Amino acid sequence: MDANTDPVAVISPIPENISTGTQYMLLGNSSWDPGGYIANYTWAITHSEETSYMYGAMVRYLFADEGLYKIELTVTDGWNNTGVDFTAVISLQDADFDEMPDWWELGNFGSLEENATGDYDDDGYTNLQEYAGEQDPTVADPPPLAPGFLEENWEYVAVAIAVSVGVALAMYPRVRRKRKELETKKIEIAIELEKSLDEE
Ligand SMILES: [Ca+2]
Ligand SMILES: [Ca+2]
Ligand SMILES: [Ca+2]
Repeated sequence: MDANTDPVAVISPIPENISTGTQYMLLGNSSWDPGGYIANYTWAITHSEETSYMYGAMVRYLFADEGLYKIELTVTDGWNNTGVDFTAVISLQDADFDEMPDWWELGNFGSLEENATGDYDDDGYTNLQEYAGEQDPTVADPPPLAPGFLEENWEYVAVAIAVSVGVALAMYPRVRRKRKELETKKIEIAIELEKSLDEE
């Protein structure tokens, strides 16, 4: 034990970028004192010019907002000697920089492990495409028409169009005939009505 050595503050590594809204355990328990023991751990966390203080070798902190957080740990020994360590964290909506918002990744995959070019549900759409297209990245969607589909299958497409036009044309006389029948009926009724009115 000696009164003249300063303790050494050590903040255990945390990621540089973390996802907004997550809690992290800040660890100061690797700090040490060459000549004694650490009596006090003080954390000062500054975000948008406001500082909050926490005490203890391990503290839990919620990175509630986006932006830069400066983290400072001061350790004090039994003789009021101090040691200081700093770190900083940036809180981001897209902490892993894959263009998919973290809330979307966490909601669908439960982690940030998936990447933009991956195809989690193996349906031919990348995860990023699923996000952009507001699709479910965990459920297979109908395949997109491959580029070149029309060129390769134009005969089938042409036949399909011809058949539907043919059906429509074939229906046309029947529709006309039906309409004519109705018109005739209407005229007949009108004549009947006129007759009955005349009789009165
Ligand atoms: Ca992300
Ligand atoms: Ca997919
Ligand atoms: Ca899908």
